[in-house]
Amino acid sequence: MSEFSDLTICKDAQIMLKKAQEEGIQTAWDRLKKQEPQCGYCELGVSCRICAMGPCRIDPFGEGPQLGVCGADADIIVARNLARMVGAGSASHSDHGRDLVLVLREIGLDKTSNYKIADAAKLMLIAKEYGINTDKISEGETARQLAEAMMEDYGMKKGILSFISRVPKQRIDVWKKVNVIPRGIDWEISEMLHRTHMGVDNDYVSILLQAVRSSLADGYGGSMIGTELSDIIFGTPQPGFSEVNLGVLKEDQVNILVHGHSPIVSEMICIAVEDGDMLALAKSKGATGINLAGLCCTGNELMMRKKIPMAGNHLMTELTIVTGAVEAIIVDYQCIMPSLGQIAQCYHTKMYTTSDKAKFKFMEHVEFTPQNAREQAFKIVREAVENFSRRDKKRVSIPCTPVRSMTGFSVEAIVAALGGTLTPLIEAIKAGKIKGAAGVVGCNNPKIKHDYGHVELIKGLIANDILVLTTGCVNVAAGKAGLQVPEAKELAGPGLKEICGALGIPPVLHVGSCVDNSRILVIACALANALGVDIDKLPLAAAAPEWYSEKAVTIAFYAMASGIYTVLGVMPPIGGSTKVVELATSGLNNVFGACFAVEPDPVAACTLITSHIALKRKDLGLGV
Ligand code: SF4
Ligand code: MSK
Repeated sequence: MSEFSDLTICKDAQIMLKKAQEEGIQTAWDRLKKQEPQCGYCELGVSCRICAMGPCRIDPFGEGPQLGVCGADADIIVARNLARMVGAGSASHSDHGRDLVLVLREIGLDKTSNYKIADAAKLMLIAKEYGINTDKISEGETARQLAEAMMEDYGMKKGILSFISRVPKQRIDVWKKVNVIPRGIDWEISEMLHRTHMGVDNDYVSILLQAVRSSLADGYGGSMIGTELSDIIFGTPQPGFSEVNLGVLKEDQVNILVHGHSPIVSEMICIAVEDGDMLALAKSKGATGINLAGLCCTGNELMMRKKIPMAGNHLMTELTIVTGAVEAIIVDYQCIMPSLGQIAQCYHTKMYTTSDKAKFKFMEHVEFTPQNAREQAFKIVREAVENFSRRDKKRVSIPCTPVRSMTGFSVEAIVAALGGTLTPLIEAIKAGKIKGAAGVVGCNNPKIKHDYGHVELIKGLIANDILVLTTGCVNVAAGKAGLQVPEAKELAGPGLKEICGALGIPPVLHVGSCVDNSRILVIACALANALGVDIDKLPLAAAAPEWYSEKAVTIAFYAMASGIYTVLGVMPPIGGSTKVVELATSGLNNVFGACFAVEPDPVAACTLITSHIALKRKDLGLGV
């Protein structure tokens, strides 16, 4: 047993944590310890610093103040704080989507030669979905018109998001009743901030309904646009194999990592590392080649489309630098710990920021635009290659060999694997070979043993014949545990094992990055439409066992509002309001046909999900 086995189940992480300790490097786990005990008021969500009459806090024991200076009680304060988290999460994903809309428009206007349309057929399909008559217009004009139609989804002009047309009618009726159909992406996020200003919305239910509307603006808006446009511009993912864990770093090569969420920068880096001149330069520096690998969701984007290997997930990002083998890390935005620049100072690793929106101390800023992206990518890769000579070989430690992992399960790829329609999946569910499906998504959080929550839950689900779809950092956990290869069918129940064997797929499908949770929504909507029922009637569930990010709260909200029961492994900051807790864990059922549960123990979380799926099967008249 390693001395770090209580922090992480991953061998590569345990070895690197030891090295970090020996080299005096602080990680997120060390910093968490220094923060403890964390503020109890904030953990319960009853502190407020929205205005300058505060900060205020409500005494959860009922002895101290029960109202903020303005008169807000615990219910209002908890709801406002939670709603602002949802708004921030929606803003993050949706702003990522917006960047792709802007690139698509530049392509359409022929203002960039760096980016092109990779999937013209999908461009045409989505353009038609947006009501664009593509018959007599060029591909470029179609791209321009689609980008501009999507810009209207961000604003106020349409009054309803275009992709709501994908949602079953019954679900739209549910949303109509409580007035949560998203009208515009920026509209809902902006209104969320307005309503939670002092003295605006002071009804906790009304505040949380706007949080739902803001989350739906992300799920069926910003995130869905982000996914569809990434496919159009960079290619719709197809199944294939790659590798995962710190062993994907190569001792004899220049190692370059990309980190963040958007594929816009990393796809260009991908081109630069394959360039002959760059390879020759690497050889002249004594390296045998240039090795590109991914971190977090930028890594997922490249893995899905290009089968670029994944070095790690959220809690592995600091540890990649500790290997001493990384020449450069190029970041875009989201989930990039500010500590990375600091840690890189202790090694030879060069850090680059690429977006005006996300600048960091100890990182060099190289702004990427659609016009200069190629040039900037070559500049960074050249500098990374030159940095190889600064590597201190005595400090290099690559702790393991990589694990093979299957990726690339876009909706299109899943449908193709099923023979062109979802019917075989529906038949397998009806026959009870597959009992249901669960999306296991989200981050790492040092409050939960790293990757333990993900891996144990997934193992339990597949053993119970529940097909698992993974996004975000869960992919790395599942991949490292050997759950994302067809051979993992041996860990599945008999029915799921049979189906996976027949189709040659793993029981745990890598469907992409965090914005690609929209792919799960598309499948859920398509299944419900095919069966003629609402989504909440389906044997589906979602889980975020190790979430940390505001984006994960948003995802949880749109999953729940879509009718999908959602289990969280980390308690959100709502414990200070019994009314909000009651609403979240049961009351929402009466409105959306789904609610949340909080369960840090993955074995117990698995029981919650299997029982829920059994109940849904029974209600549908299917065998349990
Ligand atoms: Fe205090 Fe009210 Fe201001 Fe919040 S909004 S800080 S509760 S006065
Ligand atoms: S990267 S949001 S830590 S999944 Fe999408 Fe991972 Fe969570 Fe970031």
